[in-house]
Order: sequence, then C-alpha cells, then structure tokens
Amino acid sequence: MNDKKASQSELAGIGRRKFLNTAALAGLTVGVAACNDKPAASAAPSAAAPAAAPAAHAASEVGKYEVAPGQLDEYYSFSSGGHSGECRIYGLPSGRLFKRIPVFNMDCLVGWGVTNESKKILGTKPDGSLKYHTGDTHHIHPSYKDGTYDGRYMFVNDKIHGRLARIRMDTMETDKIVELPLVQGFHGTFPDKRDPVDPAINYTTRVFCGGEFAIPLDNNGKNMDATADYRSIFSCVDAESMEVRWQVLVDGNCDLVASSYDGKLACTNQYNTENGVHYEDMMSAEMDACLFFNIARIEEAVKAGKFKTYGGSKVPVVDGTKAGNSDPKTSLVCYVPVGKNPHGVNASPDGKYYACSGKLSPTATLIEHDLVLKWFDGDLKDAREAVVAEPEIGLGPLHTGFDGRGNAYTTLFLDSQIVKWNVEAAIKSYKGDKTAQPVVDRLDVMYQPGHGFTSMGETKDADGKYFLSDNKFSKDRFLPVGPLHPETAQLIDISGDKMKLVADHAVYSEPHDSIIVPRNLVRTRQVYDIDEFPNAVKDAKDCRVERKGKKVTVYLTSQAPTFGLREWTVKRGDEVTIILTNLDKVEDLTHGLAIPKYDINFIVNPQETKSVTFIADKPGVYWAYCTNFCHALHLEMRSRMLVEA
Ligand code: RUQ
Ligand code: CUA
Ligand code: CA
Repeated sequence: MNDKKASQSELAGIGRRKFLNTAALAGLTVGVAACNDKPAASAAPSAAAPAAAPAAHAASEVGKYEVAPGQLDEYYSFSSGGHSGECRIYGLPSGRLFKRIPVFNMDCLVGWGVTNESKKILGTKPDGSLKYHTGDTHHIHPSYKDGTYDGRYMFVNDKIHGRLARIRMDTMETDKIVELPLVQGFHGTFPDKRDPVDPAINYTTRVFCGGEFAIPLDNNGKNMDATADYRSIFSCVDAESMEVRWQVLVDGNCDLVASSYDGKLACTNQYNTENGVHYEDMMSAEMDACLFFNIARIEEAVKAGKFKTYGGSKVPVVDGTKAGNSDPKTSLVCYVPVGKNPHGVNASPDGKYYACSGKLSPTATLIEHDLVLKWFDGDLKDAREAVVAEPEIGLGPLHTGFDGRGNAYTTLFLDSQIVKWNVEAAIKSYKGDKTAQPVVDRLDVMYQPGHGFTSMGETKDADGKYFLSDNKFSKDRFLPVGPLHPETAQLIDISGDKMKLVADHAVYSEPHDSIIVPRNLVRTRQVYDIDEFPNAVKDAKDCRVERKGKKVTVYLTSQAPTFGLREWTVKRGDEVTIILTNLDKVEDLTHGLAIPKYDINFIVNPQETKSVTFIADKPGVYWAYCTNFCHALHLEMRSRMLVEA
C-alpha cells in the first residue's frame, strides 16, 4: 500500500484492511454473524428487549420527521419486494405502507393470478393455468424524460424466471410482462434515459437487463458438463412493446445495471469474470470488471445482420465477448477492470461518473463516462485508464446513492455502515493529492445494509434530502415476531454535513431496491374509464346469462349494495365466465367478488371490469359475495350461483 493510500486509509479508519482474499471469504458468514453484536435469543422464547442503544439525537428532532394525522407524505418510495414477487408503495418520511402491487405473485386481494386479464399478463400453460406461481423482484426503476422521472411506467425484474414487468404509474398496476430468452438469474435492470443517436427521443424507449447466471446456450440437458461454454447475456427490451429487441453475449456475468444520461452507454458490474460455477472459483481473480455497452454500435450490428440466434429464440444475439471485440474502435463492449467481486453500479446525477463497488475489495471504483467513450474511439491504451478514483471506503461496499452536491453514499454490508465520500476529493486523492480526504462521514446502521439510495438520486434532479438504507437484518430493532424478522428501512437525513438517522421502518421481506420520488411527480387516477374495457357491462339492465353449448357467460354488475343478478343458474360441467363491471363511480368505492369452493376472489375498482373463467364442477348453492367493505349493507351484498346437478 503506498503512502497516499495509507494516509487516506487511516483517515477512513480502515488502515489494516486490504482486499479480502478467498481464504478470508471462507470466514465471511462468521464475519456477518459477528457483526451483529447482540446475541440472538436462540431457542428461548424472546421477549421485547429493553430499548438498547441511546437515541442518536433528541426525540424532539425525530418529531420533525413525523407525518401528523391527516397530513400527507412529501415523498413516495417505490420498492421491490424480493421473493414475495411484488412491489410496494410507501410514503416518506412516515414509512407508511400504502399499497402492495402484485407483479409476478398471486394476490387474492386484487385477484392477480385469478382473473382472466391478469392471467393473460402473467402467462399461462396450454391448459389455462399459470405458467409460474413464483417471482423474485429486485430492482424497480421508472421511465425517464430529460434525465428525470416522467411518471409513465416503472420496470421491475423477476430474477428467478428471467422476466421483466412494467407497471403503469397512473393506476399502479402491472400491465405487461416479458420473459427473456436464454436468461437465468435476471438481476439488474435499468431503463435508458434517451436515445443514443436521435436527439428528439429524450425519453425512455429501452430497458436493459443483466443476466446473472451463465447457462449452456442451448440449455437442453445435452451439454451440462461443458461449463466453460456456459454464457450469460445482456438484453434490451423495448419499453413500449415490451418485446426483446436484442441481446449481447458477454464473457463472465452481468449483475446490476445502470444507464448513461446521454443514452450512449449502458453498464453492468461483473463479479464472475472467472466464469466459475462454484463460489470459490468466482472469487479467484483479484480483479473483476464493469462492462460498458455501446448502444448505437450494437444496434448497427443488429441492423447489419451481424448476429446469431440460439436455442429456438428469434432474438438477435450479438457478440460482446473479448475475443469478438479486439479493436476498441469497432467494439460493442468495453471491459473496465475494477475491484474484486463488485456489487452495484450507479451513475452520478451529473452524468459524469459511475461508481462500482468492490464488495470483496474495500474500494469503490469511479469510472468517467467521457473516458469510456474515448476508449471506444481508440484513444485509451487500456480500459483501466477510464478509472479516475478508487477510494478505500470500508468493508463490503455495495450500492451507492448521490446527493447532487458532489457526495456519494455507499452501503457497507460488512461494516454495517453508510459511508459518505466526496467524489472530487476521491479523484484528487487518486491523482496523488495527499491532502484530499474522500471519506467525510460514517453512520452505523442496524444491521447490514444492502441497497441504499437517495431521494431522486438516480435522476439529474437529485435533491440531497434523504438516504434510505434497506438493511438485511433487523434483530433487536423491533418487537420479536418469531424466527422470520422484518427487514429495516432506515431513513437518514443527508441534508446537512453529518448524516442523521431519523427513522426505523419495519418492512416485510425483502425489499432490495427502491427509489424516492417527490409526490408531485406522481399523478394517479382514482376512477377508471368504463370504455377502456371492451367487455364492460355498462348497465345493470344488461345483466344476463348467455349460453353457447357448454360455455356460459354471466354478465354482472356491482353497485353498492347489490350485484346486478340476485341469482344465476348454470349446469354441472359448464365452462362459466363471469364478467363483472363495477358501475359505482365514487372514488374509493371498490367491490369484490368471492365464490366459495370455486377458488375465486378478486376486486373491481370504480368503473373497472374484470372476468374469471372456471368449470362448474360442483353442484349446489354457492353464495357469491362482496369481499370489499363498500356500504352499510356490505354483508348483504351477495347473490346465489346455482349449479344444477
Ligand atoms: S441486489 S443488496 Cu438484488 Cu440489488 Cu444488491
Ligand atoms: Cu360491495 Cu362490499
Ligand atoms: Ca470474481
């Protein structure tokens, strides 16, 4: 370690720490456990422990961040739900949970996975049953215009099955899902911010998707031992049609994804440069990489027919491997070497830099956008020259948020801290200025942060107000609720010189990534337009039962406190479709329809229409009832479905 680094390391309080090597990693899990200094109440029943640590600052100050009854939050926070497969909407600073948006999961509140409309979006097998029942949402990012959120869509990944979903921001409902071919473990995703060549397109038209797990490209069970031939793939999805436009074959793997402000580049950090199949192989190299994709060149290559297709997929796959890209001037991909097993790559709001954290190296690597473009022009000898800073910031650095005032905030998983570092100081220090001090503040969080993000920090309008730390463990922070603990989202005020922890919010497992958006950027509708639904039953007088052979359609309306039919009759063995339109126009007047023993449960919001289809295989009387409290006579709001034997 040279003098310059040593001095900064001392300032940063991490002088003894160097790159973690593979041997050290064998002890990683022990290290994680040791970081939680409170002993876990193991087999013994756990009572609420007395409040532990002294408050970081006066309680009166915490009150500043409370939202009084009847008051509205200043920000929305949109969050992925991890292995729940959903997304969530919170208010900040209150941390109140407003809504869970079903995406890849089933949800019997909304009827997601129950209604015909949602099944069509989720995808079905030939027999009409759902193709998948599971999902794993990690990263949620809205569409952009002019470098900031335009309030149209949010995009979220499904890591398990390699799917990308789109959520409409006016209704906060999932409207499209696409499954990426040739991809397993689809982890990072990010929309583009403008077109790389057409200046008129200053908004999102593409969504980039990083494939994490390398697999045989024709994954048919015939070539499973040829692990050196496993590949992972970077994909581009059209933001409107949600069809896969093109894919890029890469060496190593993709992890998180970021996009540039000028539309020219997308990037992904890579922790498995080694292309290993076992974890010790994945951390054998001292350096990994951050990959930059030249979007315009990739699209030219596709147009010119320089692609292949694999495994029955029709999507063009261009070659982004090092072997296929020896000349930077024609390269599609630039591999910038970064610290060992990085996790996370984030673009700074001024569009100049990308921070790619080490995870197994105590460093964040700062890469300059213009220098990557220079590499593509053939003006750099080595892609590593695009690196302009590499401050030592602490152990287990993962994700970085920016405040728009030149500071970066990185989560340190192993140190269980948020570290604030100054970008310009880090650049000066890297150039040899011994007086430059990149690390300016540290704050302990409880415990082990994964993602961290700032208010509007992924836009050019980063406002530097809040940082939210999504922690992976909560331990003693909340009342005990059995072996599965909630996670903690800790709200930190970053508006001053010192970070201030201002709230602990318990969150249901497991938010990975979120964004913080001022409320004025979100414009939702409270009532649907009945004409949006071609199958709407527009008048209670139109309620009826129509039969075509064994196919029966029940046309139904809801209007508090009645359904449009008091009873309807079908025959055993009929294929029954119920179409239900909610005729109520009043905001917040939602009805539900549940049918016992037929596994049907869904809601219809004001002026909305939904349908379900099922086989009437059980004769008898079935009370179809309203599930959503709508009226003083809500319990009386029910009809009989009569199934003749
Ligand atoms: S990951 S804790 Cu799935 Cu976003 Cu980094
Ligand atoms: Cu309608 Cu309750
Ligand atoms: Ca590695």
